[in-house]
Amino acid sequence: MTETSTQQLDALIVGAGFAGLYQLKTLRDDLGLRARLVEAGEGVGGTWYWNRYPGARCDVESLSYSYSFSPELEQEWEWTEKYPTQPEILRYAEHVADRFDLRRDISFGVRVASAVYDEGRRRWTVTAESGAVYDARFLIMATGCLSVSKAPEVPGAERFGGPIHHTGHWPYEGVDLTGQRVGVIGTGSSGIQSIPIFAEQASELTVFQRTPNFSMPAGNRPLGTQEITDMKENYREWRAAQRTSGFGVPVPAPTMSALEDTEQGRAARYQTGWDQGNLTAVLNAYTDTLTDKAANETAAEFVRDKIRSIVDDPATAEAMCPTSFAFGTKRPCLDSGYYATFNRPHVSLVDLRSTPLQEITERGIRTSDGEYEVDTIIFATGFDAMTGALNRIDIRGRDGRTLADEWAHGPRSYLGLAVSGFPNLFTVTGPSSPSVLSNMMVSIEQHVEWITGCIRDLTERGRTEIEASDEAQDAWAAHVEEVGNATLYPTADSWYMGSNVPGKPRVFMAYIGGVGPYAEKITDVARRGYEGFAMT
Ligand code: NA7
Repeated sequence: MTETSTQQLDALIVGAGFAGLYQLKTLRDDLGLRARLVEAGEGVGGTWYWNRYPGARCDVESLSYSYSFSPELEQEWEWTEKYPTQPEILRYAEHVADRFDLRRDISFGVRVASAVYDEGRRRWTVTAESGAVYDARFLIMATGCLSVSKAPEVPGAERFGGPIHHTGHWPYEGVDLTGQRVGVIGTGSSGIQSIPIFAEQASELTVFQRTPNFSMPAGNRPLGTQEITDMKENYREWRAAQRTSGFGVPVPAPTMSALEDTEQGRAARYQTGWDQGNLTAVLNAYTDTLTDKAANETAAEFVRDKIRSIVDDPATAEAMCPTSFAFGTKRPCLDSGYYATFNRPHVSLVDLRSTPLQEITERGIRTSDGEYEVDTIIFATGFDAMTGALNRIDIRGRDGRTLADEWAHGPRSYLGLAVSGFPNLFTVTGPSSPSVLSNMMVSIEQHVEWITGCIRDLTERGRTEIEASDEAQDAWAAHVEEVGNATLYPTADSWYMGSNVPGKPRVFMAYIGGVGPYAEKITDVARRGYEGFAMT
């Protein structure tokens, strides 16, 4: 294809992560559509393609963090560890791409610049930065929730004499930090997973922490043959349970308030979750952990006590105890030796709350307390989450309205699947769906299957256009907000709220009604003839 030729398609999918791969498979193989998948990277895997930092690992167990759509795939693939590493997940994504012969319909190295809806022809014209043009009836954005990384808002990065790496786009060839003085900014999941490994290599490691996070030991270990066999024998029941659960990970439903339990009862329950390395078990231990401040505080204090017992230096331990937000309202982490790393003599913590970050200098990082000289700087400073990847494409719907303008005060979407004013555009795990508050694999499959069913139904009815109505979208937004406001999530400055990006509107961007109830809702919408949508 030349740069100026236009490819005629039924569907264009953007993003070759787990969402895009499965979406390509269903549209091409199940519906027989002319579908193409475009991807900015040079390989499949999405977030697992870019986040190659040492220690990167999923904190949903591997036997659950995998596709359910193919029993054969389920049976033939062998996960090796309880929590899968980034290289293993990437191998899995590559295996899926090969096994289902997906690569022949994927274009790598294609970054989409704009997507414009032609109302007369009812088709999307999508243009890549390279100039390649795609003309498609349906446009499916599988661009991921955490795919646009952000640097810290601090001047001077350009004058630093050494390398600066971001965990979210880690060099393909890896980075050797042996014998170096390393400064890490950021203590979210990426920092917490990588810092223990940086500490093994660096001669001096300085961690610049703005907000301490809650983390629990992952308790990672090789998977036993028996547990793999057991899961493989019972996969169908397990998958069904995943789809009706709250977070996409089956755990027993809580029956009691944390405040009704005894102190010993709570300690025992939290200890079980801690020992299992199971975040969901702690988040879901009681009915009110995520809704009542006092109940939540019991879990928060349990983790703080653990931090105090692990970190030797009392001042460092106290600085690492989160107090400014409720447990779970910023994404809690699973780690492998994170807190104990701060007992190593060459590792130190700089508390940016008491000594704020000022600038990056030629030789290192300056806070209000002075300059820290380092050889390499690592930004583990997160992402413009949920909306970043969509807003940076110039998406124009009806009357030339841009998605970025429509979302200037926060994303509004019908079910996290479609946006009023943008016909035939679908978002996989878009804002206002469970997405990042769930096992992404479960939510991805749920959305891909819904979108595929919707396109099939539309086509069977001889229609060419589907669009969410304003009213349905407003009603869904009100529901998402109401459910969110019944929890503690909106009380935190988190990336769920957009508060990690200066100027971003403060809106709770995920749906916390639960994966199971949400699935019922979208299935019901389809069953009622796509209630809330107009089909033309
Ligand atoms: P996160 O969780 O957004 O963490 C980013 C960290 O970087 C966090 O500690 C931030 O502190 C810190 N940060 C961001 N900007 C700055 C500036 N300007 N100065 C100092 N510190 C800063 O991103 P991750 O990549 O770790 O994890 C993302 C998700 O991936 C994770 O939640 C899992 O779902 C998987 P802050 O808390 O904003 O004060």
